[in-house]
Amino acid sequence: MAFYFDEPSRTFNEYLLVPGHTPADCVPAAVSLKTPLVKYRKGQEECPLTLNVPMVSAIMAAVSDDKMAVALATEGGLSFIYGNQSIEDEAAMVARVKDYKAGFVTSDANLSPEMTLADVVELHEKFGHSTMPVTADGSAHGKLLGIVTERDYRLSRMSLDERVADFMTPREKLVVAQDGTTLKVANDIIWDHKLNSLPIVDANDCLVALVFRKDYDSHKSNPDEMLDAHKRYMVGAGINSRDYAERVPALVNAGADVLCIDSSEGYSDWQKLTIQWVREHYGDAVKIGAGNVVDAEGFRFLAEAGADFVKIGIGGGSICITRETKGIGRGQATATIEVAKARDEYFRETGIYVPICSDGGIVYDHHISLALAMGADFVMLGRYFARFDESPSAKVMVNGTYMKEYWGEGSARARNWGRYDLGGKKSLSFEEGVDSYVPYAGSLKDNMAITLLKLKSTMCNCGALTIPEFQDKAKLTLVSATSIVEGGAHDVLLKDKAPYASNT
Ligand code: RVP
Repeated sequence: MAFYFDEPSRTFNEYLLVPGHTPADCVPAAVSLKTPLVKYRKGQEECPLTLNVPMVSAIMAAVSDDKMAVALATEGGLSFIYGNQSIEDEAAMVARVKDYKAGFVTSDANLSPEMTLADVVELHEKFGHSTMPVTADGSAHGKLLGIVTERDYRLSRMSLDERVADFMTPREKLVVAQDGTTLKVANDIIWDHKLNSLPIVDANDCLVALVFRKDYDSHKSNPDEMLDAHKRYMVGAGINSRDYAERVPALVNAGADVLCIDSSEGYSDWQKLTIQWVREHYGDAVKIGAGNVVDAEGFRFLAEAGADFVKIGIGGGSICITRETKGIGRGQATATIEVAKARDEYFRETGIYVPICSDGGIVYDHHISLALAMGADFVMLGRYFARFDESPSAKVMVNGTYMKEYWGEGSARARNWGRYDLGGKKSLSFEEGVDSYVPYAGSLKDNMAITLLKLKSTMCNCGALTIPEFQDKAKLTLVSATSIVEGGAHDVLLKDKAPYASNT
């Protein structure tokens, strides 16, 4: 006979935190959000890899590329570069994050001299940059021939077919600096010559990078940056349980700091075999997370298989329709609570603490607080990050409002069947995700600052200065349907009729 759980499974929205006593020194500025990313012998050794803030970005093509990874690592979190691309392309993204030097930007909008003003306008719309280097072959590292900025053309007076070569500021008029110049010296040159940008070139006059005046301030202070021992940004990468023998070495060589098996359902022999392969070839030197699971058995299976962390969540993602198509899944709150108990039990038995990540279904900022209070060590978010400038997806105007595209890895658009299928005919693949828009929300930095302040403030309300203390002291209560209504603005006529936007 089938097994029946006694209680219905629940979502974050059905819970609230009940405040505890707040000591006078418990203020947001004193809160530490440090949290372990990979397993360790708690109490006996330091965790080898900790996050400075408990947020990682989802292993999705609409969310986590190298640009997102740099932006998130700057704020203290970590991206997992999406795995549904060729091994070479994924490794190249990882390498770009590791090569990234704060302040030195590899230009993504480049021109060749034969291109026209129409191309300039198109690139400007696509990337939003007003400075575009002109190189002999139109690549980011070609021989530098000039630069086009908004000061070089006037759309009202020029024809769109004018050639870039005819209106660019040519190389001989540019101030440049040689590769190897420090950021400080580059900024002095920018300052002395009143420049907006400074091209860095190598001995052959090929473009290496650009340094922008506006970036100087933002790079001065990022106290939470996730940096490795060589002061490079840290980055994770998604893998699958099929081509790991080729993909893992390429990602490790590119410098990935941590890997994660990306699958909608992780309680499987495939994941065990993948972890085994990594251990055989790299021992404990390569860190690898696994998932997703939604119960204690799934957690234990992956912990015993050697996973460095375990991800929780089936069907809760905003773009996910797995529960509708296959009838599998579990409410994210219930899954997190049960797996957290299993993690603590496993720690008591073995002395090994295997961090857990609540993945998917974070709709409001306070859901992050709830997930952590319920025992998650960190959370993975897709929709949240997809809304920002730094996500790889297109920004489009829909009915007068800016939106970003956001699609599931199980949608026909992503065609990431490897994440879902269990073998068999490709022609019979079915969708487990949708293609959608999410409201454009601006820069990652601005949004995360507010989200993290809310989290710290909630922790203080519960008398906690660290995440483990929060988990220890948190008092959670289920809420009735009517008290959920009471929790929003009610019995007043809202002046701004806009619906209560998520992540507010
Ligand atoms: P959300 O943050 O609610 O947008 O959820 C993101 C998560 O949803 C991902 O980390 C992944 O686990 C899951 N996902 C991604 N694609 C799909 C799908 O197409 N069903 N689901």
